[in-house]
Amino acid sequence: MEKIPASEITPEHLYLTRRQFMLGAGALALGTVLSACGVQAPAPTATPSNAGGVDAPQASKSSDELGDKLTPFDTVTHYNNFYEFSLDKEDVAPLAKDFKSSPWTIKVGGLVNKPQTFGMEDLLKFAQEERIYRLRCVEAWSMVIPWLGFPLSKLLAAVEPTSQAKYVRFETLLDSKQMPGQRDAYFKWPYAEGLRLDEAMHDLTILATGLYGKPLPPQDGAPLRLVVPWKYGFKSVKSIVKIDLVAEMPVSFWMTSAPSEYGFYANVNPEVSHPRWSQASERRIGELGRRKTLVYNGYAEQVAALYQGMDLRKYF
Ligand SMILES: Nc1nc2c(c(=O)[nH]1)N[C@H]1C(S)=C(S)[C@@H](COP(=O)(O)O)O[C@H]1N2
Ligand SMILES: [Mo]
Repeated sequence: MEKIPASEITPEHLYLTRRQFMLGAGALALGTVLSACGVQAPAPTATPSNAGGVDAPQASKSSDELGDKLTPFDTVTHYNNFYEFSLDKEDVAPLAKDFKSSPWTIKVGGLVNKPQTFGMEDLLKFAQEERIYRLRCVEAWSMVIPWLGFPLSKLLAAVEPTSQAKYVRFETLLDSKQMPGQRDAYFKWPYAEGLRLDEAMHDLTILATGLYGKPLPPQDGAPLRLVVPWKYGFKSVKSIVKIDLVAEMPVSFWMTSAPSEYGFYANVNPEVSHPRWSQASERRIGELGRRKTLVYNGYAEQVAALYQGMDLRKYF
């Protein structure tokens, strides 16, 4: 079985000193770091015909607009970043198995004329579309995923942002009973993320309710998560309960955890390295070798205009 080199599975969390281990993250994180070196890759599927295995639901297409093959369902649902459950990508699915994502409400407010609390059934009334997007993790691995969802702009239009609203802030559920990772006081919970309002209104930005034609499994952010395909995966906040329109740039979970490593914009950029590793290439999970990372994850034509005139080394 193929192994992912340790360099590609560097934990996304900040590099912890021994002292910090003792103080905060504790034995859990230590175990994760050690085991990361010997961790097995998710089983790569040998041929496209058995992609995803017998039980995997079928998406309508087998590749994205660049001809890149879909990542098998089994991989998308068993190799996850979701720190609320575990820092180990292969432990997330089993730990999230019984997560209760129904009933669920999403409170949308802040600088809006019509604050509202939506049930999932309300959000499923927005026409659900399938979109095949590449997901590029800051750890330099990537997948191609057929998402089901709707443009975030539709939800924002429904609440009518006021002219003072400049950013959108998203928050994940806070429930340490269900999410054991939240008992780790090293991180500042709940997980939060943000977008500039024009990024949030962009047609490529979606709220995903499913993948491979099925509702989102818990490990992928049930029942509702953000997907912003030209940004590093950590922007795509999972299991959202709160969305606020705000005037000031929100501070994200990763900006709080390691400000010198993770910025607000987080646009995929092969030319701006993470302080601890290059972002010039990536490994598509399930493939041998590496591929060059594309600026804005290959979506430059659609989104580059949003950042015209900005110094992307400064606004990383
Ligand atoms: N609430 C929450 N959302 C999160 C994360 C997390 O730890 N907690 N991890 C992020 C990171 S780093 C990535 S790469 C993607 C991974 O999504 P996936 O597991 O569905 O592939 O989710 C993002 N959303
Ligand atoms: Mo990530």
